[in-house]
Amino acid sequence: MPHRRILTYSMFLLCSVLNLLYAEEQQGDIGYKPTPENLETRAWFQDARFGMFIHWGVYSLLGRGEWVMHMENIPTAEYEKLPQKFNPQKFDPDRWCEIAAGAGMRYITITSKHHDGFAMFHSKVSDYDIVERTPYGRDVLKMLAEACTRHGLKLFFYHSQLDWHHPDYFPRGTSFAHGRPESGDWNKYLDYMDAQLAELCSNYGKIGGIWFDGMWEKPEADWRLGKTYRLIHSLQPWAMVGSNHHVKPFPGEDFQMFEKGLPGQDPFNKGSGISELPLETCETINNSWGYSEHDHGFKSAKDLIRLLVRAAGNNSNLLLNVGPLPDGTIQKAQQERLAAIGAWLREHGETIYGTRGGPFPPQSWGVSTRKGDRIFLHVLEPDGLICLTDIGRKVSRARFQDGAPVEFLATAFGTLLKLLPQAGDTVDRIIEIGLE
Ligand code: H79
Repeated sequence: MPHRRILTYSMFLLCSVLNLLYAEEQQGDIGYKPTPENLETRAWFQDARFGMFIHWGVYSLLGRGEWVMHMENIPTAEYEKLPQKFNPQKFDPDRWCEIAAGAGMRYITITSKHHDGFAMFHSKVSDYDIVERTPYGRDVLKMLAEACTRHGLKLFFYHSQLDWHHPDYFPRGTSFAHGRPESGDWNKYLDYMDAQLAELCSNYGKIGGIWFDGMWEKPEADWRLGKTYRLIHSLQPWAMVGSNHHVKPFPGEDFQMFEKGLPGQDPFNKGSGISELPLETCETINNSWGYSEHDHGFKSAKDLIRLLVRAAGNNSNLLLNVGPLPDGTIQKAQQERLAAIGAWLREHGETIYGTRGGPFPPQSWGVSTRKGDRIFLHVLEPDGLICLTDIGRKVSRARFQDGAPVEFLATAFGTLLKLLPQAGDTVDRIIEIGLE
């Protein structure tokens, strides 16, 4: 080989290695292998199927959602006065857990820090937190973590990578720029974020995982994901990392989430595809995440149950949001809907918990779920006749949950099932079938 070619080839190799190292920092931990405990949590997570999302922060005081700082261009100095008014005297973490467990939820994901940058926990690397800046002065995440243990719920932290408050969050992304400094040390910001994540992974017992949001506003930036994800996985090997970046999961992530839409049908989708990782769909009960005083557009319990069913049929969890009031209580209209979902799950939970989506892909009439050999059809759009696509195995029996048989007929295209006419409005007509 002539010298020049050897040189070119070595340069190519060197560049590839450097590129790989860079990609690792940029895109997560390339060599990531989940630990056995992590895989166990993933299976637990998929079996759990239903969790409570909680958006609660000093923005809740204004009652206009968690984006209020950006939407109303509130200067930092003004926004910084909010914590002085945050005093949730009615906050009762056991009550929150009762509401979640009563709804049939198995875990809680709460905002440790939203885009406004305010920490809802006691942080030693900043004083912009609930303990040091509010008259309440207590670490609500710690109180909630202890209550979750008492109620058998796992706790996840939503943590915003995007930060409208930290002076080193620079160059800024596409959101809130009003009165912000025109310089800053990006790596210092990331060090600060990692330090807070280390606190969240050290001071709250065993957590379920970290739910990241916000890197979508600076997709080209070096977020040092590899370093951050390794930090979390080393402090809590069982904890799951996920990020709401709307693209394909990066190495080091353990689940994939979809905002306001079933997997692949979310409005933010930038060709994320649906990965092999556990899936989670998050949705609001009205149209807001953080408390919104004038948003009365609450979805019906029936629609919310159907969303949970469709999520399960799409092999996904549902993370359903509440936006507690600044006094620490959960809105009555939200509680009522959660109680109705819980009542439905107490009756039909065996067709949701511990299941996986399929074996029939979602169809116009509804979805299917399976648990071992048991297969449940969830007929959401009743139709005189439904057709199961051919999956290569014949249907051997079919009956409603009350035992009433369902007539079926194998055809060249799939199996037809004849539904009994049923009066009134049904949330979900469940048929259990057996396959040969
Ligand atoms: O935490 C919740 C949202 O705050 C966050 N992700 C979920 C889980 C989120 N970040 N960005 N988005 C959602 C989409 C952005 C929507 C916006 Fe708007 C449109 C921001 C400003 C205009 C929605 C409508 C928020 C304020 C008005």
